[in-house]
Amino acid sequence: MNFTELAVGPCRQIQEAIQAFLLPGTVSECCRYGNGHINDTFCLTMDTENNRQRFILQRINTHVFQDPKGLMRNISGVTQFLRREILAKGGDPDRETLTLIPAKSGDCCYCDSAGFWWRIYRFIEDASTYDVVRRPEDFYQSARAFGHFQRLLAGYPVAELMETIPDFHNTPVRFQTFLQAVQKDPCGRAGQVQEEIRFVLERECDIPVIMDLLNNGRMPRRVTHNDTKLNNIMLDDATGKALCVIDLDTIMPGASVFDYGDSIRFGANTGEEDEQDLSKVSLSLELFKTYTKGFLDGCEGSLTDLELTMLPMGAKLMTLECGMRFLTDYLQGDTYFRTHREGQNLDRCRSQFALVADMEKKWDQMHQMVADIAAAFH
Ligand code: ADP
Ligand code: GN1
Ligand code: MG
Repeated sequence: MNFTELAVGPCRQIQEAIQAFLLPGTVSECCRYGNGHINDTFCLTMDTENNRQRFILQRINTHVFQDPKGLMRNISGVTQFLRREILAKGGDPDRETLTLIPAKSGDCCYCDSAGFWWRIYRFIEDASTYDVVRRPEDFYQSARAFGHFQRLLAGYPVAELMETIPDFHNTPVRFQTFLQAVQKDPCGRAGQVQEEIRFVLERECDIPVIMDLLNNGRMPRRVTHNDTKLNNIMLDDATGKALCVIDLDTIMPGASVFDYGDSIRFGANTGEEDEQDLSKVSLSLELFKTYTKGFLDGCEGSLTDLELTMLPMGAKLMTLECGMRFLTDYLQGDTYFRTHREGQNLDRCRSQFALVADMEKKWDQMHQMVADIAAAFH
C-alpha cells in the first residue's frame, strides 16, 4: 500500500476512513489530488484480483462547512435527483453526475475517531478538469453545462436544501466581515493593503445591487451551484464535451447571475487567479462572449430580462466579492483558503481587483455583447 504526500493528519486517520466505506478489494495507492482551495482531496486506488478501480476520497473542511451531515444530505438529494433526470434523457448517470459510495453504516459519509468527516465518490475516468482555459471551446462547454445544471435543478424541491454556508454570496454581509477584519486587523497587515481597502470602499454602492434585487423579489432565487470555477467541471477526454458538474458543496438557493459571474471571474481572466504580474490580468472579451453564449444556450431561454441585463453586474460583483474574501482572509491570517506560499491570498485579491478595474473599462462592451447574444433568444 502506498500513501504518498499525505500532508493531512496521520495515515491512520485515512485508513480508518477508507475502512468505513463499502469499497471493493484492497488499497493500492492513495495520494493528494486536484487543486481545490477547500477540501482535502485524495485519489484512492483499490485493487481486486482482476480489476483496479479509482475513487475520490475527500475530507470535508468542517471549518468551512459546519454542518457536514446537512451538507451531505444536500449532495445526496441533488445527485439522486440528477441521476433520475439524466436517465430520463438517455444519459449515463455514472459519468454525468457524482456518485457517492455508501459507508458500511448505510450513511453517505463517515466521522472518524478524531472527529473528521469523510466521503467517497466514484472516480470519473477519461475526463479532466482544467485550471486555465486551453481553448475557447472548453469554456463554451463549461458555460453550457453550468447553465444547463441550473435548468435541470429548476424542478428540485428548494425547501429540502439547507444553506451549507449561510450568506455565502450575500455580498453586503461579506462587506461587513471585511470591514471588521480591517478594523480588528488581528495580524497587523492592514497597513500594507491600504490601496486594496480603498478599492473596495470606492465600490461600496455596487455591493448590494444583486442582493437587493433578490430580496425585493425582482430577481428569482434559483437553485444554483455557487462555485462555478472551471475546475469544478469535468470535460470528456474523448469528445471534449462537458461531462459532469462537480464540487456540489455549495448548491443553495441563489442568483443565476452569480453562477455566470463566478465562471467569468475565473475563466475569462487572461491572468491566473493568483497572478503576481498584474499586467497579465484583463478580461478577455472573446472568452466573455464565448461563455455568455454557452450559458444562455444551457439556460434555454429561462433567464428573465432583468437577469440578462444583470449578467455583467454578476461578473463584476463575483470578482469584487471574491477579491474581498481573499483580502479578508489575508487580514485574518490565511485561515480559510488553502495557500501554498506567503502572500498568496493578497496576490489572489490583487488579481481579482485588477480584473474588476478592467471590467469597468470594458463595461459598455460587456453590456452590448450580452444584449446582442440575448437578442438571439427572443
Ligand atoms: P474542492 O472543494 O476542494 O475544490 P473538489 O470537489 O472540486 O474539491 O475536488 C478537487 C478536484 O478533484 C477537482 O477539481 C477534480 O479535479 C477532482 N475530482 C473531484 N471529484 C472527482 C471525481 N468524482 N472524479 C474525478 N475527479 C474528481
Ligand atoms: C473556493 O472549493 P473551490 O476551490 O472550488 C471557494 C469559492 C471561491 C474559490 C476561489 C466553499 O472554491 O467560493 O470562489 O475557492 N469555495 C468555498 O478560487 O468557499
Ligand atoms: Mg473545486
